[in-house]
Amino acid sequence: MTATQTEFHPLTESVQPVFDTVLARSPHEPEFQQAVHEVLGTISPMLEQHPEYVEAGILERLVEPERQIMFRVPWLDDSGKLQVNRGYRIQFSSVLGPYKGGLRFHPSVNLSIIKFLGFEQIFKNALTGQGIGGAKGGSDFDPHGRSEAEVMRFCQSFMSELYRHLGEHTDVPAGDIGVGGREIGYLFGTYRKITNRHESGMFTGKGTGWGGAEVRTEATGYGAVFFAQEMLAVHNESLAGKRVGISGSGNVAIYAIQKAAQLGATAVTASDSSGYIVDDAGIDLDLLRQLKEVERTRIVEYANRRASARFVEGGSVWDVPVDIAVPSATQNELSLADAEALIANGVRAVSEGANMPCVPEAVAAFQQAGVLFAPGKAANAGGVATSALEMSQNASRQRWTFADSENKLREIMADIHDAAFNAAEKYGVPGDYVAGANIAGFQRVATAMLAQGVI
Ligand code: NDP
Ligand code: 2IT
Repeated sequence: MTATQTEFHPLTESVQPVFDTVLARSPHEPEFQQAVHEVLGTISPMLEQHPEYVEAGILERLVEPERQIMFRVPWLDDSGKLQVNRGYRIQFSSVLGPYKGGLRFHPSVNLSIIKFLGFEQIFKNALTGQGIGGAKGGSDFDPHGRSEAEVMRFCQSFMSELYRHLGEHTDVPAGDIGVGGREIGYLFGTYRKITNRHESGMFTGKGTGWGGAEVRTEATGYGAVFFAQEMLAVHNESLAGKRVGISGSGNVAIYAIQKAAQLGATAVTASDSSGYIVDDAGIDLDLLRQLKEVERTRIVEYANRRASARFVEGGSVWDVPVDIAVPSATQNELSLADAEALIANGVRAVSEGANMPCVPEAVAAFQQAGVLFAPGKAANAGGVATSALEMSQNASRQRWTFADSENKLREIMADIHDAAFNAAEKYGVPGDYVAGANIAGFQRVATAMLAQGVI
């Protein structure tokens, strides 16, 4: 736990024991502790007015997943050598609907990371208002450098265990880091074969030709930019003419870049784990997509193929002066020093496309400097919200148009913004979207838990 978290979000007497239990039960899970601390530290003004939540042990129950699944994933690589990875699915809460949340394939995946993501997902999904519970899963498998055949065999092995825990009314996964359309195809295909059911609603992010919803691919990045637009609108400002800094070059980053450009801003950066590129002429989205979605190559190639761009190996993408920042790579990627650099360069708003990309000290620095700051569980909720729209379309055998789906996404993001904004106002922390999102999400979950009894 960091000093800054304790300083800015001191835990009250009523929640300290809950956190102590988390520390005792999960001593080696720093990301999970970080996510829990943020929620416990920001909802106190509301808990003071709602002692019934504390008395009913809502917090004690919420920090303990309903079910945790860990499993062996054996597969043969192209040379015939046996590889073993670890698979996870943490089913955190089904009080509002079937478990829902992505699968992450990345070598850094461990229990702490999947639990932090699953915990965040409960409140994020509640904020969407779409009737979905919270879960997360994945594996420490690294798809980078693996052949198509290896990725397919891995996905088949992964799903040959996970399938028994899934279902349209039980648990509905989607993508996350390292899990995109390709992997979802292999995972869905395996589920269909084993269960002998073409159960469209058991996975979201499917191809649009076989049950996938329009706009699901674009939804997270678009939603994060819509959220920035909503925050700016409160102050009669807009995205037009703004420079936007984006980290990552995957699903979220690419469509954040696209939407920023469509709204009259200029996205000037993108990155991957090797470094970042700056393109003052504005990111050429066709080139970036070709490199990342088709060739699956490194970001340096962008600078090699575009005269207006330069590549910086290592270093921090947040050194580049921008008006709006949309961190869209991974957790804890934006440090206090990065926040200070952005603030010194006059950043106006930060909208987290990734989950928990800003360290707590960075969040505190933004808030103290008066920078509009949107936490991931609100700002990136457009992805899972559109997943829920995909589930609705699957259940009713409908297909909505791109325009209708995007309008619905825009409405949902505005509703999430307003829910967070209004909760912050109501509980005496105006403008604090972190507290507002946590309070609004928590209240929806807690109300349902009270109604459904001790279970
Ligand atoms: P992708 O796998 O499509 O892209 C991830 C990008 O982030 C890549 O450019 C990757 O670079 C970079 N990255 C990942 N890990 C690291 C790391 N440890 N250090 C530096 N760069 C890293 O994933 P998504 O775009 O789907 O996800 C990005 C973020 O958004 C994650 O935090 C995810 O949880 C969150 N998110 C995603 C949603 C979705 O719908 N996909 C919904 C809501 C949130 P490299 O290839 O070099 O690893
Ligand atoms: O973090 C997330 O919200 C996601 N990866 C998307 C989850 C989903 O079920 O669409």
